[in-house]
Amino acid sequence: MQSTFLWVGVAGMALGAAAFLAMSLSAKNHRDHYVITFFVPLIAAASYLAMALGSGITTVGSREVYYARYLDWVLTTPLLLLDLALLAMPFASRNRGTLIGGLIGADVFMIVTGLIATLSNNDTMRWTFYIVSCVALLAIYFLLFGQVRAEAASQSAESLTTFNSLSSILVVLWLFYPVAWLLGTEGLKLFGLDIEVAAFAIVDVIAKVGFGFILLSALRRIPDPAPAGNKVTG
Ligand code: RET
Repeated sequence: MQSTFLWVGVAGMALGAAAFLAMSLSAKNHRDHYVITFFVPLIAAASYLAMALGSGITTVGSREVYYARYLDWVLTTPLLLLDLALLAMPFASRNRGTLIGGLIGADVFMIVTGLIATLSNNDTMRWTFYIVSCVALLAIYFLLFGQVRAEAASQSAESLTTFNSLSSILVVLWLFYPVAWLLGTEGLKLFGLDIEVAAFAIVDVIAKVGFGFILLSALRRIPDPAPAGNKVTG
């Protein structure tokens, strides 16, 4: 059962990467987004392949932990946030570096503290780091819906609408991860590793391939943004 879903992950991610590569060939604009969106499922496909072939797993006390997914997440979640941030801030601006740095910093911190929690066999340590990681996730939500959204609001109406729908999708999908951790083998043990692996595979494919597909399809309807002071309409 675990192996089947790990292979579903390999296939879903590899097909996603191939589809994004194909879409990029006919892309007329927004090439930065195509590059970023392509590497997300490609990296995940490598991580799923490693796990499907029996690597990237370790034992912590009586638990089995697929740590390879954290290596995937620490690289791909910053790329997903970068994708969204560049939609809100297509041009170099005073705030852009600060906001992207804040988002990516909080995100890497979230995954690393989450990994520390997962790899620990001590309850106090595990729950402390879990809570710290959840606070980082809240910081990401706060930034996205506060300052980053305000930047998006100064772009075209289509960009803002796309940003709003993608950020809402992201918030809901990303919430799944700490909840699955809480209820699954690392936390309250309400379900076993089989269910956890299956659920992660499905949500991972939606959060990477589904999200990327919506983003790239929406960008096809948005003209390449013109720098401030040189506005092009239509
Ligand atoms: C952990 C455990 C500790 C608490 C929190 C977590 C959050 C993880 C997230 C992962 C997102 C992954 C994505 C993958 C796409 O394929 C590390 C599970 C808050 C938000 C989007």
